[in-house]
Formats: sequence, structure tokens, C-alpha cells
Amino acid sequence: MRVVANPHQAEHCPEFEYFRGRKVPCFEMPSRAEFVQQALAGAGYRIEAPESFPDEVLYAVHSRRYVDFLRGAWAEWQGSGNEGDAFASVWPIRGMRVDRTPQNFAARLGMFSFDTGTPLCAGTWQAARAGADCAATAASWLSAGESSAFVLTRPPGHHAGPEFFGGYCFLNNAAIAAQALRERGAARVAVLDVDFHHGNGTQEIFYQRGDVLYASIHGDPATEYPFFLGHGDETGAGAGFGCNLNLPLPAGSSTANWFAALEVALRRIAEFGAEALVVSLGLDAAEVDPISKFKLQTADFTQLGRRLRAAGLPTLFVLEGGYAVAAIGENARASVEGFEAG
Ligand code: SP5
Ligand code: ZN
Repeated sequence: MRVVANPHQAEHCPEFEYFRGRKVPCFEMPSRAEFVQQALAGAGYRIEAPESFPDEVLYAVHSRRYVDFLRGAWAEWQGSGNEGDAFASVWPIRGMRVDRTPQNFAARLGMFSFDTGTPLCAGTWQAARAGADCAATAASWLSAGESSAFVLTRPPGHHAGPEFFGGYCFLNNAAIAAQALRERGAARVAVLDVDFHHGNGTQEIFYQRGDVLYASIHGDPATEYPFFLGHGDETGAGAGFGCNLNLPLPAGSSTANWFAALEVALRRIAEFGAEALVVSLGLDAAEVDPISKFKLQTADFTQLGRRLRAAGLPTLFVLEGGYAVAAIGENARASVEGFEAG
């Protein structure tokens, strides 16, 4: 397995997020990637740098006005005399218009985001943009015949939609990889999302498409973030009807139930006829995770890797969440070694 790591990840280092009315230190921090890199390097993997790809890889899954906004956001925030990281303060709720892009920066910040857990800081664009390069690099490797690759990046991506950021995510790395695999010749691509949180961004990007299947195992949105998407009755629309599979599980679900859901997802992926698999590898399904409520142990990530290998598809892993920073190195390594051991 080849590993590509984001050399700019640490430039995204916001100070705090809002949680229950308080400023708390960001859960999504640079040391996450450092722990994963140490663990994979320690297991003997060579850590490679990404190639540079043009902005077209972004425009294939995000709108131009959103990418333009994100590219210039820090300069605009600072230019308006603000201090500290950028947080939105107003959002277009149902009934308000998003067809006109406001000139006011604070208004655009709200229009293109959905929570107060995702501060934007000086290096956010550089880090997120290099993550997209990592995703496209790994996709190019798979298209050239590599059987597996690991994208070691942060900020994560699966909550970022066609034109919004949130859930610690800005550019949707898994979607960028899946789309690049399509453009490089895979007729059908599956995205399997095992992050504790539903990947609302990825779902929305591919919801009306019949060529990319999105399957996700996650905490039930009735009680878990991101709350407003991820229910079992969301099955795709138009050409994508039947190509979206949500497997929400109650918070606190047993690992046996989690693996049973994995079997359902893999059966659907096989029926779909996927020619390549993108795994949104959220390591926050681990019991030790501070913000999530599943119970996977390190040995379970080894088993996950083994089971994914048995699916027999070219497989691209993308790091998503996981906030028990010391444990995510070990669990990333377990996933990769399980896959390699087959
Ligand atoms: C990529 C990813 O995993 N994003 C997750 C974003 C979750 N943001 C909301 C955090 C809610 C924190 N709940 C903390 C409970 C601590 N007792
Ligand atoms: Zn998550």
C-alpha cells in the first residue's frame, strides 16, 4: 500500500470551537496526523508527498463560488478587521435565498457553512487544498494499477458538501478521490464511510448519481451529529435512486451489530458492481474516542481491514475523523495491516 501525506496539514490549526456555549480546544488538531504518520512509518510504510493537480479536481465536486470563497476567505476575514479565527454568525435558514451571493463577507461565511465547530484560520486553505492534491494523487496511483493507497490528511472532508463547510471539513477528499477514479476510467465507484458521523457532504455530492454509490455506517442522526441527514430512508434520487445506503446505528451499539452493518454495506457494494472502493476511514468509531459512541477496539480495525481486502477491489483509504489522538495512529496502522495481511 502506498501512503500519501499532506505536507501542509499543520497549517490548519484553529484554537477553539464552540461547544455547549463554551470555547473548547479544537478536537480536530495537527497532532492527529502526526500520530498516524508515526504509526505508518513505524510499520515500514514510506510516506510520499502529493503531486499538484489543477483546481478542476475541486470544481468536479464543489461549486466555483464556494471554492473561490474558500480560497480568499482568510484574507477577507482579516481585511474586515477581525481578530482570531473566522466563525459565522448568520445563516440562511429555510425560506431565505442562496441564489444571490452576498457581497458581505460575514454573510458569505454563513451561507457556505453549517456549524460553529469549524473555525477557519490562516492556513486552512493551504492545508485543505493540499489534502485535495493527496486525494487526487492516490486516485492516480490506483488508476495506474496500484491495488491500494492511504491518504493521510487533515482537515477531514466527508461533511463538506457541494458548497458548504462544517464538521471540521472544508474540501471533500473522499469525493474528490471517487470522482477522479471515475474520470480515470472506473465505470462505478463505491464510497464506504465508517466514520462515527454520517458523511452528509459526500452523500449530497453523489445523491443524484448512479455511477457512485455512497454507503455509510454511523450514529443515528436522531441523536448524533450532523443530525439533519443520514437516515435510512435516504436512498438516492433521479439517476442515483437506490445508490445511497445509510445504516444508522443507535449510539452505544455493540461491535457485533457494527460488523453486521458492514456486511450489509459490502453486499450492496458488490451488487452495485463497483470497480474501485474509497473508504472514508473515520477512526472515531473507536470506543476510546472522546466525542463518539461506538465501541470498536484496535483488533476490530484489523478485522475491518481484513474484511475490506476480501471485497477484492482497488481500495483507497482516506483519513476522516478520530479524536483520541494517540489511539488513531495505532488504529490506522491496524486497519492498514489488516488489509495487507488479507
Ligand atoms: C470529521 C468528523 O468526525 N467531524 C465531526 C464533527 C463533530 N462536531 C461536533 C462535535 C460535538 C462534540 N460532542 C462532544 C461530546 C463530548 N462529551
Ligand atoms: Zn466523525
